[in-house]
Formats: sequence, structure tokens, C-alpha cells
Amino acid sequence: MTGKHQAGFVNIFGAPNAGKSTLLNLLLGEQLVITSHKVQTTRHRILGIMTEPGYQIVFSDTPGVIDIKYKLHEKMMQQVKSALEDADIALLVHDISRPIEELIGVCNTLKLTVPVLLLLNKIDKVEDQSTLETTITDYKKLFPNWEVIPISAKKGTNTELVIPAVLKLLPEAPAYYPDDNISDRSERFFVGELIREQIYVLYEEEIPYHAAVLVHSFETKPHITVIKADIIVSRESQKVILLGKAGSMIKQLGINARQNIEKFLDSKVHLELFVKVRPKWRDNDTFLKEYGYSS
Ligand SMILES: Nc1nc2c(ncn2[C@@H]2O[C@H](COP(=O)(O)OP(=O)(O)OP(=O)(O)O)[C@@H](O)[C@H]2O)c(=O)[nH]1
Ligand SMILES: [Mg+2]
Repeated sequence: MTGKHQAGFVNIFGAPNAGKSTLLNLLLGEQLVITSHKVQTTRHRILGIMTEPGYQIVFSDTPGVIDIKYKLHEKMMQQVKSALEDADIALLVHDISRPIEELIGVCNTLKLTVPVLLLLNKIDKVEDQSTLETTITDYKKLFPNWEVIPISAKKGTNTELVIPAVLKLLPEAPAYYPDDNISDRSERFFVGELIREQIYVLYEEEIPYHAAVLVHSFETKPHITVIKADIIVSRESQKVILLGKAGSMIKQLGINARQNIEKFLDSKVHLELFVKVRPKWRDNDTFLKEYGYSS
């Protein structure tokens, strides 16, 4: 290959629900990571790799920056910390409809030392154009050293500006990953995530925050993939809610998740779900490790 080649780690940070995972999917042009209208959807650092002629951008989606209340949160923030350590560029995503103080809080926690692109997301939520423009100016004044791009990750507004802005800052380096790699995570991992996503979609209140998914069997047969997974919750009462009347809710969850897994794997899927109660799993190192939350 001739000419310069650029490559680097472009790590996405921000408050919970800012739209980090939505943005990553949009940039990759693929539903790779799960998203939801509830906070704290992403629990792991997940790579999304974009390889094009002349450059490779290794994006990292990360959990939203939160205060630690459980060991699970501690593990989530360790994932953010690891992304802080190897970032070449930070994509800082902020929901423009949220107070500016939220972003300041995130910045105080992260203490970013690498070049930052500040993406003011969800501009579609601000109806009044002049209010939007004044708000953007306020952010630019507060962060004069950062490039500020107002976007809507949901509608795709201005998102075509993100990659050129990244390329202005991306170091010259050879590719880190083979060009057919899209992520560092296994199919099994993403299958677990697609099941977890439906828990965020279907259940209210605290259920998603008490739930973990463990894919314990993943068998590729000639015309079908057979998947067995446990959904772990903290309390018997949560198991009852998860199952629903005569098992109606878990049945729906299974149907929804299977459809998404079939699309993802491009294969017919047989999915079996089992609900298990593990009291205080979010504070238990052994369980956290078993469910994939080790650091
Ligand atoms: N209106 C609007 N909604 C958006 C936009 N971007 C994301 N959302 C919505 O915001 C919610 C949160 O999006 P996510 O991508 O899951 O947010 P996140 O930052 O990854 O959240 P965590 O993983 O919990 O930290 C979802 O309901 C998205 O559809 C946007 O530009 N406009
Ligand atoms: Mg996310």
C-alpha cells in the first residue's frame, strides 16, 4: 500500500442515555450494540471497528459515566477507565436537552487529556432554532479548545461531519485489526446483549437493572443455531414479573429476542430461556465474573 495510513482508538464517552451506542451504530451503519430509552444500557466496553482504504478507526462504546452504588457499577466504570487509558481521541457525547452541568460533571470525572470532539446530540429535540444556536454558542465558549459538532444520532443530522473531524486528529499508524473484524466481542456476547436489550424494552422500573444474561449453550447446527441462556435476577418477586402471567412475558421476550438474533446471525434460531434468582449478584464478585463483568 502506498501513501499514509491512519489508525487509532476513538473512544466514546458521556453520561448515561446521551446516545453513545446509537451514534456508534449509525457510524458503523450496523446495529452492533444495544440501545434503549432507559439509562445504563451499556455495561461493557465494546469495540466497533471501521476499516476503509487509508484508515482504520477502532471505536469503543462505553457505559455512561455514573456514581458507583454496586460492584456492578464499579466494573462498568473500570470499562470506562480502560477506554480512557488507550484513547487517541475522545468522542464526548452530550444530550443537548440536558443541563450543561451534566456535561461538566462528566468532564470532571473523566479528566480527558486527549483531543476531544464534543458531539452535542439530540438537536432534533430542540424545536426553536435560535435557542439551539445560542445553546451551541454557550458550549463552544465553555470548551474553546474542542471541536464542537451539533448532531442528531437518531435522525442522522450532521453525522457525516464526524468521520472527517476524526480523521483530522487520527494518528498515522498501521491497522490494529484485520480488515474483516468488526468487533472484539464474540457472537455469543452479542446474543446475550440482544436478549438483555429486550428486557429493557419490555419491563418497567428496576427489572432491567437487576437482570443479567448468561448464554450457556450456543450450538451451530446445519440449518439452525440452538441457544440456551439464563436470565439472572436478584429476587423471587422479579422472577415472577419476568415470567408474567402464565409465562406470557418471557414468551414475548423470547420471540422478540429470537427475531433480532436471527437477523444478527443470519440463521434460524431456537432460543431457550431460563430465569434464575441469585440474591445480590450485583455485589458478588463470583457472580459478576460468571456473567461476564470482570475487569
Ligand atoms: N431524540 C433523539 N433521541 C436520541 C438521539 N440519539 C439517541 N437517542 C435516544 O436516546 C436513548 C439512549 O440512547 P443510547 O444510544 O442507548 O444511549 P447511551 O449513551 O448508549 O446510553 P447508556 O448505554 O445507558 O450509557 C435511546 O432511546 C435513543 O433512541 C437523538 O439524536 N435524538
Ligand atoms: Mg450505550
